[in-house]
Amino acid sequence: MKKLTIGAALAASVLLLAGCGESDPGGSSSDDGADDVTQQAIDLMNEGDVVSETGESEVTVDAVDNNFKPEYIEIKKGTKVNFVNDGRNVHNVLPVAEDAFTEIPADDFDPGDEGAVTFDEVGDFPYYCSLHGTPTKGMIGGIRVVE
Ligand SMILES: [Cu+2]
Repeated sequence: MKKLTIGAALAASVLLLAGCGESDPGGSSSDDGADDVTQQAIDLMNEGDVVSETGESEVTVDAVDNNFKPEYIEIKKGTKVNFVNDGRNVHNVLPVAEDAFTEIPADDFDPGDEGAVTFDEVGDFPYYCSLHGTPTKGMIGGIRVVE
């Protein structure tokens, strides 16, 4: 009897948690970890200098050795961002939240190479170069997409 009661209570709490839509009750802890890292990266963007480029339909972010310039930009939905490797090193562009946008792998991003990503959804899209940084340190950047 007691076990049944506990089971029912657990089920009820899971339902409650599911109802709030944010967390992932009973889900894998790695998912929660990834969300935390994404939030940390977005916090860094909020504290940083976000350059407004909302007047442009196409903008450029330079990857130099070893950071992104400008580090943080704000663009309008539908804007094409050209990532240009303007350095002497190989870099890459990886979204912090997996599959948030199409990554630019190191193989396609030698010095002089260019990779374009069009951002069609509103939101904050932090990214980093895994060769010279982590999601929250070193060679990092972010795209804020607004309506
Ligand atoms: Cu790099």
